[in-house]
Amino acid sequence: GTGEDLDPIDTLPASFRWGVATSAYQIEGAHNEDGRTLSIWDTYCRTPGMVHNMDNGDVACDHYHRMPEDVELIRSLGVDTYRFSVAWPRVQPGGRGPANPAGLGFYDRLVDELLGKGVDPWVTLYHWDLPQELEDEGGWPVRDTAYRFADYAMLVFDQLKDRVQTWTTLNEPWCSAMLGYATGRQAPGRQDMPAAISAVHHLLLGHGLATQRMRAAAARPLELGITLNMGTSDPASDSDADRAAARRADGLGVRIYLDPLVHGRYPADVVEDLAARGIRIPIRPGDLGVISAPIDVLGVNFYSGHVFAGTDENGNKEDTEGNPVERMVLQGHPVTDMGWEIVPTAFTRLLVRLSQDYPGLPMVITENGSAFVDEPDTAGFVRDHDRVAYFQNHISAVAMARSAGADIRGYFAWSLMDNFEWSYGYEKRFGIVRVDYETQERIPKQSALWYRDTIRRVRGH
Ligand code: GBH
Repeated sequence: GTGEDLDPIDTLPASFRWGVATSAYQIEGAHNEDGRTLSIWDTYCRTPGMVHNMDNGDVACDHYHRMPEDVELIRSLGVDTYRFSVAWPRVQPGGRGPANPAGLGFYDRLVDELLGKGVDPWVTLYHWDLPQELEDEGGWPVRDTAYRFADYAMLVFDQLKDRVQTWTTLNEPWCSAMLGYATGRQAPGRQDMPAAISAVHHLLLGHGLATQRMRAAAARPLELGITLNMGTSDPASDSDADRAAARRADGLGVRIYLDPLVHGRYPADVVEDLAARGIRIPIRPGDLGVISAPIDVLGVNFYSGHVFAGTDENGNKEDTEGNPVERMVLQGHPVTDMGWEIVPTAFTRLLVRLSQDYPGLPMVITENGSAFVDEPDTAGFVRDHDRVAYFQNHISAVAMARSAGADIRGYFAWSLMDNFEWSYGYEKRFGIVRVDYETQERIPKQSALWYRDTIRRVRGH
């Protein structure tokens, strides 16, 4: 050889699936049109102190009115797949009852537009926008919400199943449960750990119920799955306290979802840890059989790797409530504009580990990306070299995991365009396309061009 090493990205097969991803509340706007009702995010955004700058998704990227142009933009990137989410409060205002034809009609047109341009639609049924009425009745900590979700899922499924093959039930239930009901950092902003654990179970139950019903109603083979946000959880040292903290973080971050989904049981150590805090998972007979309904694909969202210590800065192993300390310790890696450490090697390790602990489950990277401060130059072009480097390193990490035996079928960049970054509002930009929120102009960044060229190169193998 010449001594020139092959770029790991070039080991990906020509059949590898490439995409871009978004979610409804983050891009659509049109918050009060065509019968849409409020979601927990509309409420959260209107609660002072919750979202940066008190931003909200009322207008967002105005995608609801610009959908055909946005689909043309997606096509121009040369991706195979567009992953988007459906807004429950558009399709089923209030979270109960019949479908709202106007709301459903938007997704019907979106799917047709995509197919007409040769782009595969990948539907996520729930990306955090629970109808406010269902939260008023208790939200995800309440068992009935799982049944409401399955009913809603079928309204969407029956409308789109003739054209959509790939379905994700939930995006990142960890965020819905933990950030929504334990830390309160996301909607609905509750701080109640037992409620969060009930939410975990009812999210999983809703996933299982919807999966079973979609499978039964399918007229052709489907790709059904769920998307989890996962990272690595390493101990800060070899001490028992640090190792226990890392194990607990992994338990509540990865295993409390994948063990019931794949193996049909909750991890014993997690159940024990929770019991020690007086918390019980509200399992009823038959639930685990529903939750472990077979899936075809696991969506993996990766942003960073984490290290945990089991002591606080003063060496205490328990917090004021007597709960064991679990403290994230930064490792001095470079960080993104979110302050999240850039650790592509953790991505490879996570994927290889998942392929070993949960074998036989094909994976697709349904989100990966980074926020950086974007400064357009005088010509308006965004040379986002940090984001290009992030993609380069993380797609390489995926390729290396594949070479090490992990069954990874595709990669989707988060995100198609800058959008409403939840509690960070519009300040943080994850897009490969810049959005000017004054004019709603879309300007592909350097990362978009790099992504397009990379896809083209790999496809040409
Ligand atoms: C995804 O969630 C969402 O699906 C998407 O809507 C969102 O726009 C995107 O990511 C970017 O945020 O403890 O401070 O090191 C990401 C879930 C959970 C990832 C918390 C980072 C650890 C941050 N995030 N996680 S930190």
